[in-house]
Amino acid sequence: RRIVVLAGGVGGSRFTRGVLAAWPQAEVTVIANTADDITLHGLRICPDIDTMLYTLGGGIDEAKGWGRRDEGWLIGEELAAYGAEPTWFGLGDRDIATHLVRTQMLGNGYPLSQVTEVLAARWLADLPRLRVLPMTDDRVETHVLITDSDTASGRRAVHFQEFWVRLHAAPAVEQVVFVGIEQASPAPGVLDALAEADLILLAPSNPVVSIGPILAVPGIRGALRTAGAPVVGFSGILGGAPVLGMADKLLPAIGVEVSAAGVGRHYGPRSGTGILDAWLVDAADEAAAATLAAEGLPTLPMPLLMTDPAATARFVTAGAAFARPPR
Ligand code: GDP
Ligand code: FO1
Ligand code: CA
Repeated sequence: RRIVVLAGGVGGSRFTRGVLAAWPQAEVTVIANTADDITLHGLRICPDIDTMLYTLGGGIDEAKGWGRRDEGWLIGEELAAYGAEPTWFGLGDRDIATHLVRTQMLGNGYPLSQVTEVLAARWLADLPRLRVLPMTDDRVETHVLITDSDTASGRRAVHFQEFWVRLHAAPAVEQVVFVGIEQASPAPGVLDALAEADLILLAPSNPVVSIGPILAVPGIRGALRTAGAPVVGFSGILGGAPVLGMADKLLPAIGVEVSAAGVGRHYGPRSGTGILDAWLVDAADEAAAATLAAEGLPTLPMPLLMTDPAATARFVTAGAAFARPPR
């Protein structure tokens, strides 16, 4: 069985753990968001890919959900002592080694997909059936246009990481822009994986800044529409709020209601102009399930909390069984 997962960082990694538990024999390809990526102190940082590799490879700080466990912070202290900016992004010593390897390889001309293979050779050595592909080898960055009365225009564009980590998602959001997305193309293997899949899953990752950029890479949305495999999506909005993160701040900026129904309509059914054959919502959103089904999106309500891989495996298995393959 060949399974493809579209995923962001923390939510996407927990979901992938559940997928691996649900199908112990399956070959799983993760298409990871790279629009959170940022260059700081000369280092190229790919938070969602690293979160995926560290989580599945047993190196993650489980409490934070990102970064390395047993992390040290000496390099950050030294950078701060030089007054080297920025100081708002926490780069741990162990984590920095990852960024050094990546930055070095990128500088030598290797594409991000090959760099990721090298990093995965360490983290996923015991999981040869899991492959992590960046959505694109091209540079794409999410910028957030925020309201800022201190500027002449009344607004200011900041990198997504500055919006989230430095500004704690507090400013009003006017627009979300994926800089470079029009010129980007899917990384090697991405379109083939979608075409050859037996099952395609959209993790309950952030619909705006995790799944949004993946779908916006020219060619990927079309590949989902034409894939022979059923496409099943999972809501990260439970009872009207995200389990974690800032989706509630970003969804209104793209005109989507902060609810399981709102996100389901945003993805839409493949029988219409959308990308889903089935949509899973939390048991708390049972009412939305009936509404969406009536609108043509087959929707299954059931508990969607990823408390552990077994709990996640239960709802991904149910979602796969529920999904009617296209035509
Ligand atoms: P990020 O890149 O680190 O922000 O992580 P993702 O985008 O992959 O996932 C973040 C999303 O996962 C958030 O919108 C959360 O609401 C959602 N999420 C986190 N934990 C859970 C969970 O236990 N169940 C479900 N259904 N969604 C979750
Ligand atoms: N999140 C924070 O809230 N504060 C940080 O200082 C921070 C540093 C960091 C370093 C490497 C990395 O891979 C992730 C990091 N994150 C940090 C998480 C990251 O900002 C976001 O949670 C994700 O990009 C959202 O998907
Ligand atoms: Ca992310």
